[in-house]
Amino acid sequence: MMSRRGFLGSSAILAGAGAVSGRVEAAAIPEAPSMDRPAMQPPLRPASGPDYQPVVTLNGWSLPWRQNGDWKEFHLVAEPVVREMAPGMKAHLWGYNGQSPGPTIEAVEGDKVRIFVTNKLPEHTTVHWHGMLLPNGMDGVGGLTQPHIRPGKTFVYEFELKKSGTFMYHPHADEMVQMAMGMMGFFVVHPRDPAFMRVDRDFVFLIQSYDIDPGSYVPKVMTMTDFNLWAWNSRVFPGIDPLVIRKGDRVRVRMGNLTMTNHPIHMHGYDFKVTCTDGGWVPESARWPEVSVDVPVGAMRAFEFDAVNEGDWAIHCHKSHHTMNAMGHDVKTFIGVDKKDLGRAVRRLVPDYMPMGSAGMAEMGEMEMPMPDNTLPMMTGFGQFGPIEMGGMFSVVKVREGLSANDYADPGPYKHPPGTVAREVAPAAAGSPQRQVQPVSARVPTAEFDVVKPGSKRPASHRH
Ligand SMILES: [Cu+2]
Repeated sequence: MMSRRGFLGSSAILAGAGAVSGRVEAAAIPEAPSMDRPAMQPPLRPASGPDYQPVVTLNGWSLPWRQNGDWKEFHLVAEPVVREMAPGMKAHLWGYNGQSPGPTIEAVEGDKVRIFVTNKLPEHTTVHWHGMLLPNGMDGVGGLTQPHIRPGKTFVYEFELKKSGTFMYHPHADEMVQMAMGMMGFFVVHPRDPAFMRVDRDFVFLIQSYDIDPGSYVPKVMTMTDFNLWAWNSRVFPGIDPLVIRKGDRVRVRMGNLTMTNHPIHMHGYDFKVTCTDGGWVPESARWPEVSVDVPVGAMRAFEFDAVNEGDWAIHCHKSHHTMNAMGHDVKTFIGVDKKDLGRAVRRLVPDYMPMGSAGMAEMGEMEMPMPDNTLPMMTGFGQFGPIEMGGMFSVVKVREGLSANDYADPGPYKHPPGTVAREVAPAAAGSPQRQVQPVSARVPTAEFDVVKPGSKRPASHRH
């Protein structure tokens, strides 16, 4: 599960970490746990201190800490990582403690946190704590509030968690490159009162975009708009964990957007209310029902609902290009075009050539076409009724009766009660629609208007 590669070892090595000094003794740097695979880890229950309902990071994990006197101590290691984005495709990213995104940091309102950051990247970095209220010098803006953390160095951040809520961390140094490479993580501050805003399941993910050419491994960091992999926690469908929920649970889903466009996240089967942003909890009087929540750039949203409706409910970004995997955006639209002659002509040169798209692109969801190595199909995934034809930012909310409280294992496809699935009917059974509409003249009374001359008084009567 968790490899213990990070222990900084002997005090001789630690003495070399020059940036850590003064009131923090070098020998006191906690080990840095590391994760080597993208499997969802069970929620990390607090072993001491105030109780809380820990979050579940889709395809991720929470960072263990150590209590040292008044301080909760964490250790992040910024480093190159290999992230499987979905089975069959790995990306060479930068992240923290073995993965991109980095581990979720969880603590409690009022905690004092001491976060060590070791830089194992080839260039300098910093960490900014997005949304936190903290001393200016802990804000992590390289050059502005602190010197950069040079490669090989360890810095320490210390601050008190002034309020509970939904936050994230990311570099504020060569930011365009480092965020395009996957450097970011979630930071959840639980309320000190365990009863406040209590939920039974609390899921978190970060929204990312990557531009990785088919057959290659490293994101193109200069891309501004035309990304080809739209990810949650550096995973794309069908690689994104389902959100497994016990029927009757109170559920929260929190997300943060570190891409360069907005993402309207849409969930089927429910309405819900946004209860938290990166600015804090939303007062009850200011919440309204939604079925999609638009997550602006550089913002976070959390919504809540009671999981009363069983089923396999889709959850996805509503921008349809964001539920596709790598595709050429210069492909022409061929809907309605007969490509038979074209196909014959091209096959003389390219025997495998298959003209596509004349009747839409659904056929691509069904067929396994030859592709370059390390490339995901544009639309893929199979459900119990056939191809799902999705990619990118798509997953499934699986609500089931009778799961145990801490069970997040995929329960498999939903077993629909008999007679509750849309079905084919014979043409005759459908019948022809009954026309009971009256002619227009019979049902719309003619409106009558009096014309008023400019300057004159209103007419005594007017009819509509
Ligand atoms: Cu989107």
